[in-house]
Amino acid sequence: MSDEKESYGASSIKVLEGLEGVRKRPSMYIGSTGKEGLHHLVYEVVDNSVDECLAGVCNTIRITINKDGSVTVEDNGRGMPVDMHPVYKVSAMEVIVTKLHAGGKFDKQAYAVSGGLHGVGISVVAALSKKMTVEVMKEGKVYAQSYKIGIPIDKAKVIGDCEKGLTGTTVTFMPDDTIFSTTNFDFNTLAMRFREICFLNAGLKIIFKDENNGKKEEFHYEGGLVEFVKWLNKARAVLHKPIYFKKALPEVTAEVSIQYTDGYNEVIHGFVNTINTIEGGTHVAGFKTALTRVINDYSEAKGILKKGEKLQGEDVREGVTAIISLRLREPQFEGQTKTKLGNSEIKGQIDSLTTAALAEFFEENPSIANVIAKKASSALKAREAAKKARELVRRKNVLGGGGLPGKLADCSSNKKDQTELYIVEGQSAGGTAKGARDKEFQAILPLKGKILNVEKSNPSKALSSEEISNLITAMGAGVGEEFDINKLRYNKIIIMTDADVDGQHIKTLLLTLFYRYVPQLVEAGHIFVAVAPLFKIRKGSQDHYVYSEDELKKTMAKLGKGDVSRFKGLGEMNDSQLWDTTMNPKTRILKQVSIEDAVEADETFSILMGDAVEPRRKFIEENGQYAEVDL
Ligand code: 1YM
Repeated sequence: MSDEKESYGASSIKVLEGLEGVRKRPSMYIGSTGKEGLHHLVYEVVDNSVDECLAGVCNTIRITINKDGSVTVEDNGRGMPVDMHPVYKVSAMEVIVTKLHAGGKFDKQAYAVSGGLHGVGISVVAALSKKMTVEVMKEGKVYAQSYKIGIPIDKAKVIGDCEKGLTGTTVTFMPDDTIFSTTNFDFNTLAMRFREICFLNAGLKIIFKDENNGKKEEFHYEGGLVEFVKWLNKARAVLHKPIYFKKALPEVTAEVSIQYTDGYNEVIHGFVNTINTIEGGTHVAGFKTALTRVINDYSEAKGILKKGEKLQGEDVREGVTAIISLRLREPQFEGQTKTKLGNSEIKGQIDSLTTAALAEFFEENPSIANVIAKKASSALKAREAAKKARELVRRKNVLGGGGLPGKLADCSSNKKDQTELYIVEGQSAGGTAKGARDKEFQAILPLKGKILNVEKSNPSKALSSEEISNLITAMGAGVGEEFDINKLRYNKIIIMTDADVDGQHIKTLLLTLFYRYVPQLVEAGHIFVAVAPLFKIRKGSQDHYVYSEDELKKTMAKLGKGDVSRFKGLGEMNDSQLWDTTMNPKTRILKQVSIEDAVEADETFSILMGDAVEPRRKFIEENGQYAEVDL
């Protein structure tokens, strides 16, 4: 590392572009000017510190949300360079912060970087901040400089002394509220990301505080990916200790951890330079190919498969939890959200290194290899049974005529971009909804009651259950290999349940089904939850509907006293009440369901719907909005 230190000089900094463009088109640099873009600012600064950690010269990062709304990030790395820049004749610090693409990092061979902006992030953050201050400790001195929207307020100068051996960088920034639609940082969103960073960088410690409410979290995992996989599986019954390997090729370093559970879900998360590649890509594809090959070869060699039997990808991935983390010099990100790795050479490289490492592990750990091979071969049998069950469902539908479930009250329009399917809890509410709806574009599917918990049942059982098979048939797009989004019969799939404990539970069961079986519908934004009113206030001959206790207080204060009645369920409303409050596109409240963070969604569903009681109790205790869910 001392090499790096010597070779760095202010002269190696290249200057490519000014900062004006960043304020003109912030979304080009940070994705959006909403909540996500705001949080991105923090990640950009933290990425600089993580890069120091990757260089092996930093082990602790402190992040604080301050009382005034600013954020401070502090690391114990080498400290940003402060020597005089030979061309600009100002401190290197000023060049790094005020010039886009200023970074010695571009010259370095095999430079490991975190994040996506190659260390230009700090100047983007400066440009989008009302104020930013950088402090550097080096050689017994503290240097500092402040900026307003990326423009220096003063010269970089020594502001004091520090202990000789102490080094590090501290950045404090106040986001510009004329750029961002919100400037409130969310503790949990940031904490989730910091936890992920620490899992992906074994040994790194992040201490995170919010001065506004005293919240504090500390992340530090000596076991890295192995602990990541254990953490993801904490509410699942695992079949063996995690498998782990790390291999360095000239162009890429890959780290993998794998652990099977007794469940049915596939949880595979890929990361490239600590970016979560939600859309997958060549690294995940290479990994999957290798997994299928190695388990097939092993099962065949040990006689676990019958002659002629072959495991498919889905068989070997049943119940798997895996993390694939890559360090790659020139990642190409593709896809709708730029979270799909595109580098084509990576697929083969990851395939062969995984094949070699996993085959070796299987040879050395036959008891684990046997457990995995047997799990995959029983998945093969279940898949064949499920296929029969699906065929049965299809035949039944064909015989039943039309192919649609009898309980479905379909709409008449076939303009697929305008139609809606309401999934309604209970026969009586279903009846009311049928009366209330606009037949032209709204279809109703009543559910008998609670659907099967798919987190706890195998696909064959889940898909042959009447309620689930009705729902899948009504939606029209199929599941698994047969899924085809073009066959989706409705633009919006709307869950409409009572605003009580049972309703919450049914909603969670349905969301689990969608997330596990048709995640494509969630990703494409087709799934919605209708918000049902809690109270009706009658004032004179006028009815007012309110959706929360809070809103009730406010409305009562505005209207004066009325005779308030609490809705026990949707079924209690008459047709026109249900239309006004929950179904009329002009007045209803719909919440679109999205997967912001796939790791978090996996965790939530496994905890809420899985077997382990303790993590669920803890989760419900810590998450107010689920406190009412009776599981
Ligand atoms: C809280 C934010 O920016 N830390 C930080 C940044 C740099 C260095 C150390 C650093 C890097 C190198 C050499 C190198 C940066 N350096 C550059 C540039 N924390 C934070 N800590 N010496 C120090 O990469 O060779 C940009 S950022 F341009 F010098 F490379």
